[in-house]
Amino acid sequence: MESSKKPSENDSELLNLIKEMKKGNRRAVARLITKVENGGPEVSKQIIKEIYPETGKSYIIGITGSPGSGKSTLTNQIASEYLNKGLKVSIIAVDPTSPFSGGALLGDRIRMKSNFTNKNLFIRSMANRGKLGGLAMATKEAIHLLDAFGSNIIIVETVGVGQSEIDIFKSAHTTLVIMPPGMGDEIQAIKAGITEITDIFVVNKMDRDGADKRVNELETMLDIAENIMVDQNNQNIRIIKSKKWRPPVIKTNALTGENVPNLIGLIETHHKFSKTSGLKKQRLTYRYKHYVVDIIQYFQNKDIERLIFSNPKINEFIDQILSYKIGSDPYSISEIILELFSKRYFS
Ligand SMILES: Nc1nc2c(ncn2[C@@H]2O[C@H](COP(=O)(O)OP(=O)(O)O)[C@@H](O)[C@H]2O)c(=O)[nH]1
Ligand SMILES: [Mg+2]
Repeated sequence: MESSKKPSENDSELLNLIKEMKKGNRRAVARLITKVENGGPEVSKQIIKEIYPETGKSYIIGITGSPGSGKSTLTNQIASEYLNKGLKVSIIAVDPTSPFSGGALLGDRIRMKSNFTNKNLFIRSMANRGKLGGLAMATKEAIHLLDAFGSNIIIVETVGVGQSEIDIFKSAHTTLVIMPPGMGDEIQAIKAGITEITDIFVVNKMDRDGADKRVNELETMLDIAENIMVDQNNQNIRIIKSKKWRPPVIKTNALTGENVPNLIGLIETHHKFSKTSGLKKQRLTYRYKHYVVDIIQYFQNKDIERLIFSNPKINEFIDQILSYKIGSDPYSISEIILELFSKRYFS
């Protein structure tokens, strides 16, 4: 990997911002996140190397669900609960569809709700898909920054649609999936990718009709997923609980805050479970495996383009392609080039 050379004043600006961020300067952390968003892995590399030993301390909560399910309202409630406990809370609203939604609105709501200016609250919305490393990558770096910033809790709110959002959630300690009543027949759709990342199902809008029905649907789905074992000797059907975590299903009203303290309790229970069961270590391993792959892919892609374009032999290969013969199509030629590469890298 080629080390990127930045002008030294740039370096000292970064170092200065990092120093300020560690002192708790919110503007500094905001600017660093912007640098990560715009500068991609070249800039992140310099930042992460500096701050890494200060990370690994925050508790990361992921919140996902369809638009309108109440994610932002619930995030507000959860953040308030933690703020009232005296904790430092950061919120990242990942919304690729609307650059200015989420964060700003959410901030207004929290500010409206509480009379004090929340020194302990930091809110950021991220929407920049960018070319450099992508949104999921920038979000991971932002999480590290907010971790080093000293956040006790980091809440990541995102619309659970694409693969990159799923990746973000695989990075969380505890992931909440919001399934309010009356939002069509989405359980079927949700089943596919979301169940594997769900730690707690939240039936928000419990004040609406159909909340109990939704709870039952989810419990039934979990029964099936859990591979129910029926005790034949017993007249009654007995469900033998597996040692795995079964996502609890909880109803909330994010407008009034009803049941939110119980939800916080479930998050705490899940936290304890993941520490004792080894799940926490498993998740961290997963997170950093993928992080490393992302980093290597990014830098290797850049290397590959440079190596191929600067290699004099490339024009011979292209001439072969231009002969339009069998075996000289772009795929076959790429395979040959790739083979030359892997010999170079691994022998
Ligand atoms: N009745 C009811 N409305 C809610 C509840 N939670 C959120 N809402 C409303 O649902 C709408 C969407 O909420 P929002 O938090 O923006 O959803 P998001 O798109 O998932 O972030 C807003 O009008 C909220 O006021 C709830 O528990 N009950
Ligand atoms: Mg929202």
